[in-house]
Amino acid sequence: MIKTIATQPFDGQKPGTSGLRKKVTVFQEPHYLENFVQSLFDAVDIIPGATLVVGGDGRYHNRAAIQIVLKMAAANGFSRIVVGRGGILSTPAVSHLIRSRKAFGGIVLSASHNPGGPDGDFGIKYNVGNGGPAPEKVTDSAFARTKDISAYRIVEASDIDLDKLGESRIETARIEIVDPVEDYATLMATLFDFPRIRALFASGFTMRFDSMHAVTGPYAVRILEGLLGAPIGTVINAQPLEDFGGGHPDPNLVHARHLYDLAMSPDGPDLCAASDGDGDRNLIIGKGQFVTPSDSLAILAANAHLAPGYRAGIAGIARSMPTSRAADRVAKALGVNFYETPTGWKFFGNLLDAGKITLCGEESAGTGSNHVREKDGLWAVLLWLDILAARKQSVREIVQDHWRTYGRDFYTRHDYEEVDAAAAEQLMKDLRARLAALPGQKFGAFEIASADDFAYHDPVDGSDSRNQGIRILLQGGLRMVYRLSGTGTAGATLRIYLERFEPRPEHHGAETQAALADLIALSTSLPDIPGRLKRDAPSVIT
Ligand code: VG1
Ligand code: CO
Repeated sequence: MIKTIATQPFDGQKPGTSGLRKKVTVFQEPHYLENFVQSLFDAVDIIPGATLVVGGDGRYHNRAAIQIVLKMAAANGFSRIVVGRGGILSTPAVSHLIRSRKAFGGIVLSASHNPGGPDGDFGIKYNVGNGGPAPEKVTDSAFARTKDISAYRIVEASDIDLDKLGESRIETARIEIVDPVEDYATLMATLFDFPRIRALFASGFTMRFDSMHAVTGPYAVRILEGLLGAPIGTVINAQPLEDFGGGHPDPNLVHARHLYDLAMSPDGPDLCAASDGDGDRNLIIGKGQFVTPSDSLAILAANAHLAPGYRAGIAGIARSMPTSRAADRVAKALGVNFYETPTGWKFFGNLLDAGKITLCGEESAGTGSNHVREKDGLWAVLLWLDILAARKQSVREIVQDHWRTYGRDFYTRHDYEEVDAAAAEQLMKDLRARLAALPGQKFGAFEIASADDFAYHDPVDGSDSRNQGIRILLQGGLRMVYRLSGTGTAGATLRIYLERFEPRPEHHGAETQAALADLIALSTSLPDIPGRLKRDAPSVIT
């Protein structure tokens, strides 16, 4: 029976860079999730016969939330709901299922790289029919709805058994529980030369893939150890756990430090890799060679034609604004389109749909292509493997060769996490007020060439997005970018992105933080970080 339940609006249900993220305890408040889901459904015109894809990263509260979403989707006019077994679907797998099933949309229950467990974070994001994150016009109208919502619709029914493959019903809606990996694995086999990668593993190539007890475990085991014949044990922490085994499923140099240390050790594997909570990020470290995500995008773009799925070449490359400019030079050399977008995958969707780009990426360990409309962690790892198999060179050789050809961008991101939100807002405001006066000003050896607040005009739908981060360019190819995170759940997080282009090969061997030391010092003194944020050092350096 469909019931209409009276409710009242909650404050702060504004989707950020990637959906709505809050503490689990907030999502557990009565009506909290329901209000947001109803607002999403109200923001889109659900057509008769519509299919919805639903899955999550397995974190605490995933199963309970999925039951609510199923009952609400059935009450709001969806005819078919496709759910991953156990409530498990990676973000890229949801994107693929939406596309292959010609679904109306999809819901991913995940707070991605944020920690999980009863005291951790939970999240929900909505994807539209192209498989990609809802564009701003959808999230804006859902947010508007959260402010005046007075009722939601839900079916009163018993819970669906999420662990049993096959079909059942809620009212007239068909619920289909599917294997979370199968369709995705089939897609990967069309893009990459699986026999060639299998031969690579058979020849003794060694790898460690850390699923961080998050969603990619089943995918990595099936594809790497199953289809590609990597030795059992190649994938570690493969069991998705509600609290990620107490870890923090963010594959960066802090939370995946053990992988870095392993890759740098004399008998480390040829390739170390990891993904995040919902499987859309990737970490790539070759033996003795860390690959920054920005370099990874550039290198994958320069070599993509070696993989069967990209043999015809790429139409273009897009990167988020704070991502280093390494990919720009590859686009130029290839003579293909190039776009610079605001942070967040939703901005790549139109470019991919319009065929203007084939590859895209972000400095935050996100890389992807037109095969889905999300970033895709395992895809990036497989493309690296295919390139390694084709070129018969090590990660280190490929990276250094790339730098020799294109130059190197020394790149780092310094995060000040959970700082006082008002102080961070004020810092950005004051910096913004100084932008017009900065060009021409000298700070020690540096001179500011230009400064602005990044705005993006979408060339496909004509929409404009402003205030997307402060860019300060210095003479000599250096850059500092400041922006506030849109994914945190406590206080504010200030991200400072720093880079310096170095064309001279004899200087490519420097250590990144040392190579950027002067720029780092300027980036903290210019807006007076220690005085305003009361922090002497960043909480995370990547
Ligand atoms: C961060 C990253 C951004 C990424 C977003 C979602 O956003 O910087 O590049 O798209 O997370 O990724 P922010 O606003 O905190 O800087 V995920 O893997 O958390 O969905
Ligand atoms: Co993620």
